Amino acid sequence: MERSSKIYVAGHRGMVGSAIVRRLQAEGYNNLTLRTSTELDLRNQKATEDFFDTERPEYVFLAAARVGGIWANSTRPADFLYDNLLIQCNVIHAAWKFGVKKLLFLGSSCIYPRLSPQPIREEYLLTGPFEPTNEPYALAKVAGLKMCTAYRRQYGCNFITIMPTNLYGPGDNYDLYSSHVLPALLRKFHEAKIQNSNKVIVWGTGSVLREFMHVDDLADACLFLMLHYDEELWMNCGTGEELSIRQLAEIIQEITGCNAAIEFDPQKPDGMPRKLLDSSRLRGLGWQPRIGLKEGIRDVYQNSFLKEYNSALMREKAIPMASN
Ligand code: GFB
Repeated sequence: MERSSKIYVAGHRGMVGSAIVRRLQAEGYNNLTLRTSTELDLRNQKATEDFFDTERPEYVFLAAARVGGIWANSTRPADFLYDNLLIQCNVIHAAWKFGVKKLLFLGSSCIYPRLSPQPIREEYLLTGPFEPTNEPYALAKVAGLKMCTAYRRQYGCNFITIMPTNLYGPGDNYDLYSSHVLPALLRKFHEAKIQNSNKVIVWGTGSVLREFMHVDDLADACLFLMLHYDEELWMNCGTGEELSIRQLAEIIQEITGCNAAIEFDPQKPDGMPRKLLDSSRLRGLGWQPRIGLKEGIRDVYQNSFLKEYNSALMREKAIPMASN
């Protein structure tokens, strides 16, 4: 990929896509072609193919997806399956049809079996049942990964896949019913602080383990793989460090400076008991993350939280939460 190459970042308004755009621009890749979902609905095959026909991107980062935390995944299974299957089918097929030189597909660590051995190696894919709370999303992401390998085998396309761990960072979603745990807890502790509440409710038992990566590290890994990796086998991308949801809550309690007590709600789902990626293949290629968890959360709380939290509040005023 040259600095002058024409690059399409699908999903550039999302947390991952916007981080990829920032990273590309910082490196001098300025020939980007970008469309919002209103300008181009990637679920529409004709619109997607017309876009590829007109724009002829040479490289594609496929970061467009319907994403969400455990609650959104559990309550909107049809949307997660339908939207993600259509988006990735249309983009991957058009990338083949219009001669894209290389495509990077963004997967997710939830594609691995619920009770996978840990840390999770790439080859554990499809060795056991999915975690039920995110089965539709996982199925869609596995289908996307398999499309990349199928187009590679049948048509010789250089389509690769990265499997990121749980992410956070600028551009995150602070809506309590669709967000992931980290932004949800930032919001809950922030609100408890300004409202002087004496407790914060954390879903589940708090004992499940997760690994979190700053999205700027992921964007760096995406560019690294676009430049240096051409193999079929998908690539795990994580930090190698895990912590319990209770420990995460304690870190966020400290960073937000909130004195409220932590109370768990075991009626809410826990999801996968553990989800730690084995990222040694990516490390072996010479890539590693740079942003520590506390440093990353502090940075988000100081620099991007308020603006994005306020946008979430505005959206909630416009569309009451009950409609989620
Ligand atoms: O981040 P999260 O929604 O997604 O939840 P998953 C992680 C854990 O945090 C679960 C707990 O055990 C939640 O019960 N948790 C505690 C909370 N308090 C909260 C809260 O206020 N909000 C949320 N959202 N969680 C998702 C998958 O799984 O991970 C997706 O559903 C995707 O498919 C994504 O793969 C990365 O890690 O459980």
